[in-house]
Amino acid sequence: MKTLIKNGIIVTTENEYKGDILIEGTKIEAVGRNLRVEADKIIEAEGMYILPGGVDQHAHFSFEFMGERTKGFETTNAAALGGTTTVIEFVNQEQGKGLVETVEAYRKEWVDGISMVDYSFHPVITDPTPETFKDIKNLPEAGYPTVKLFMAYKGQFFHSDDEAVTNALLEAKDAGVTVMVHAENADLIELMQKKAIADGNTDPYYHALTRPPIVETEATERAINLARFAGAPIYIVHVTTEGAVNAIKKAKEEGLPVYGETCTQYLLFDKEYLAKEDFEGSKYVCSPALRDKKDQDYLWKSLRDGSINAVSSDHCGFTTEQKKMGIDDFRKIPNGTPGLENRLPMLWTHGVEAGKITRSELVDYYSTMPAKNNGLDHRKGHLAPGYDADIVIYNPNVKKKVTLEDSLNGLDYTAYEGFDQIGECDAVFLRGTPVVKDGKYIGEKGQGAFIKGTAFGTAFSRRN
Ligand code: DUC
Ligand code: ZN
Ligand code: ZN
Ligand code: ZN
Repeated sequence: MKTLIKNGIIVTTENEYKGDILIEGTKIEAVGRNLRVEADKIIEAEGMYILPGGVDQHAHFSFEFMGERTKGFETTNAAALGGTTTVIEFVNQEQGKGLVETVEAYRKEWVDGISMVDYSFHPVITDPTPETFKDIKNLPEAGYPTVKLFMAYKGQFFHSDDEAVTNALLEAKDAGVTVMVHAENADLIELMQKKAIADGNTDPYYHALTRPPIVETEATERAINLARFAGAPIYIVHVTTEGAVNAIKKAKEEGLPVYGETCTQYLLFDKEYLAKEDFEGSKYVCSPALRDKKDQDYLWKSLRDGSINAVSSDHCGFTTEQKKMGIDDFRKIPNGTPGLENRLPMLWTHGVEAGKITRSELVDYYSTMPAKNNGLDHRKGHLAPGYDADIVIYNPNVKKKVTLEDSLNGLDYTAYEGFDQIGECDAVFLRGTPVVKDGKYIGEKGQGAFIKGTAFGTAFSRRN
């Protein structure tokens, strides 16, 4: 079965041009201007933009956190509707079990046969034993070429100290495994949280006040120094502060293989959202915390100068009811904000249409770089012959507001409610199969497939 998408504006990381794409089965067979080919089906895409399917390297589905579990892979149709065809999930190691073993068990229970988009995984170290560190070298063969550690969350089972981070870095570098860290100073946070509670300050706003920028900046600088000590590449997830961006920039200038992502919510929301009435602020409790307008501006700029290499969603779907766990104590609000389905349209509207990034930069940050970072770029992130036919036909003419009614996130709210949206995914193909048509999800549960990542992702590129 051959499908020809005709006359769309094809956007790559380099340029854009009017052209055609021929899909044969699950792959892209040809891309070019005025393709003279036979096809079983022709889709006219005049006036539409053609983008590679999004790769979201940072999402949490069926994720157990602070005693609560987020909405699971049965809600990944929201990803498809928002133009993301591959998601990468974090899986907390089970105590006493291996990294590969934990991920395989998680896959069977929560993902295989359920996910509506393609998927891969980042194992999270929670049990810092010599066996666990030795297991890192087994990750690439199993298709998981990254490993994550949480420097934040003191007292939680998934918290890691500097010794664990350093051991992971030392083990990972020869195996081509990218170490990712959530960089916040756990002790400083605890100190400030205790003080806030002792003073009777229990509202969601105190989540942000007890996790000020210095907490992230310090831990980012420290993580980079641990990587320097270990002689290993490092990837910092959800970078939100000027200081953390500058630490990455400075490391890059020194020639160190240091990389980082930011997330949609840090580009669009500020910490005043946490002050919303009737506990609405709890929906914006995520970590790191939301910052100020000036930090948002700095993050947009850092996308322009290349100091940040990807924009993820850190999608984390807790319901209003689950958020209420922390009604009397902000420390008990499960951390996380949903937004996977909004990533592309919000970057388009508030990035491209606002003149803050180009369409080519958008493609790079939402698809091409995340694919490379995670060793998926042999199949994902490019509109080129031989690649998976994960394709978005974006209609730039739609103007609307984000509403819960249009959302597939499975929750009782959307964090982006009322935001202006320009354009929408008119059609999305997952490995050649249409999963969105005329702006509506038409796919099926279980259509997603596991994609094996390969070792030596982007973070290793400056190594030799
Ligand atoms: N931060 C969040 O907001 N949610 C999940 C985990 C994390 O680190
Ligand atoms: Zn995190
Ligand atoms: Zn996260
Ligand atoms: Zn249509």
